[in-house]
Amino acid sequence: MIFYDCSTAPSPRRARMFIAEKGLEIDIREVSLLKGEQLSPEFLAINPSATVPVLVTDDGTTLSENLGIAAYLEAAFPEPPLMGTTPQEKGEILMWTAIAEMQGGLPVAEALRNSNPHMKGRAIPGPANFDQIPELAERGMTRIGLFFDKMNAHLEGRDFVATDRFTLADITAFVLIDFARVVKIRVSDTHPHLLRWYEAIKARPSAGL
Ligand SMILES: N[C@@H](CCC(=O)N[C@@H](CS)C(=O)NCC(=O)O)C(=O)O
Repeated sequence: MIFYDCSTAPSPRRARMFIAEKGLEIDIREVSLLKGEQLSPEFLAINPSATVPVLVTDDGTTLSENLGIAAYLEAAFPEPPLMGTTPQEKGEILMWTAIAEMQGGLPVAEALRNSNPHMKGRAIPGPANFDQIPELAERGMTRIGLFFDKMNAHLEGRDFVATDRFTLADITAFVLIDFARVVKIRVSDTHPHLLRWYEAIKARPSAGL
């Protein structure tokens, strides 16, 4: 298998953590988003959506989305389970993964991509160029605050985001919350339950990769 990664970006970090938690060693090709390598003809031939992560499996299947990559690896390498084993667990884990993506990751992306001068004309990833909309950056900042509040309330008395063990939902929420640092928002003791969970996930070896 080949894993197309970018060490500075949050989406590939999610897949990287998932791979590490599974104990897998997969050949890595670094794609520099800073240099615009995702827009090169060579990379577009692999993923026309011009995004990382991408996993090319041993049978030649190309998977370009975190959820697709996670579902494939979970089915091919079931231990340890990261996406649940019972119907209830599977539903709950994907529910919280979607909440983290839509209510956490999207606001951070909107806040960053609509305000950073280096991302002028690149407000949305992909092969097409989009102008920045400053109001979206502002809205994103407000929504990040709401997401932190929501997760703090949810994590009171819990060790993990979904079910009673570490799962894809923890990976997704952790990586996207950690990435809020790019818009100068960090978890602090104003959100004590979130902070306890965040520190525990951060201590896992997979979070340091
Ligand atoms: N929904 C995709 C998102 C992939 C994505 O947006 N990746 C970003 C890096 S975090 C990217 O490749 N950006 C390219 C760009 O900014 O041009 C997933 O979860 O895998």
